[in-house]
Amino acid sequence: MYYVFIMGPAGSGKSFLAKALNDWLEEHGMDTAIVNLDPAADWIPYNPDIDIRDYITTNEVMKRYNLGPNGALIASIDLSVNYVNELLDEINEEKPNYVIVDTPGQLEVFAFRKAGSIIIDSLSRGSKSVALFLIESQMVLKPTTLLPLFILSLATALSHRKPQILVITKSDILSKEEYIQITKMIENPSDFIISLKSPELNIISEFPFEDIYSFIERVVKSNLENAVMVSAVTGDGLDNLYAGIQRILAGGEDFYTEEPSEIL
Ligand SMILES: Nc1nc2c(ncn2[C@@H]2O[C@H](COP(=O)(O)OP(=O)(O)OP(=O)(O)O)[C@@H](O)[C@H]2O)c(=O)[nH]1
Ligand SMILES: [Mg+2]
Repeated sequence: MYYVFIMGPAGSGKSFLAKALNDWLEEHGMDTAIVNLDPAADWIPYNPDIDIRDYITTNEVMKRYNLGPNGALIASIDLSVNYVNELLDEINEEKPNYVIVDTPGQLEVFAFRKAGSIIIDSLSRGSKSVALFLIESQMVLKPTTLLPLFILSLATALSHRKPQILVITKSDILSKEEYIQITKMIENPSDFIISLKSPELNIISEFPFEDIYSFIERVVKSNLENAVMVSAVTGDGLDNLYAGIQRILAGGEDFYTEEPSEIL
């Protein structure tokens, strides 16, 4: 089994991408299971095969412990750890080729807390896995928004310590010019890095560190080196995303390769 963890800021398109990727994989002959790990989700755009809400919901925790919405969210994610074995049993019963894991909306509550790491580690122990870090395409157009998101992406990778692919979502809402602009940025990060030095942007000089430029250069390059742009609505880029996932998980072999399903 291969695990694909879908992570990213609130509203970045995690749940829609989980569905789109799941459907794409199934259409290409693979067995899949989608796991919903968000105990706070009211509605999700797919029927999860495995669902943390069968065991715990943020609403119940709010009522049971008399907590506000944020406290209940944190508590319900922390308490989700108690049900990892049940989730694993369900996954092992299905034994799909790919397990697509849709993570909670609030990235910081999941990715940077101990519970998040425990859940990710426990689920994927013994299986190859990859994380997708999602950034909305509109956020990519503005360097002052993009740089902090790149740093957040690195922080997330440091926290879960899995190979990570940067996924730029909602490509369908871009104009043709914007689409080309982002494509060029992915193909040639150096031009983007140089543009950060332009006097109009004045980003580099606003940072109070002398060597910030080389730091930013490395942050941008590491994010863009395997970035892909996708749309969950039109399906644009899902083939590239699959190729990126496959390069990490199976060393780039063809997708008809039969992956071992049993836990190693
Ligand atoms: N145009 C367009 N809209 C999208 C796409 N993917 C998601 N959306 C919209 O973006 C919104 C958020 O999408 P979700 O997939 O729920 O995002 P999420 O990251 O799971 O959200 P949370 O779990 O609440 O953090 C929804 O209104 C979707 O309709 C896409 O590829 N194109
Ligand atoms: Mg979601």
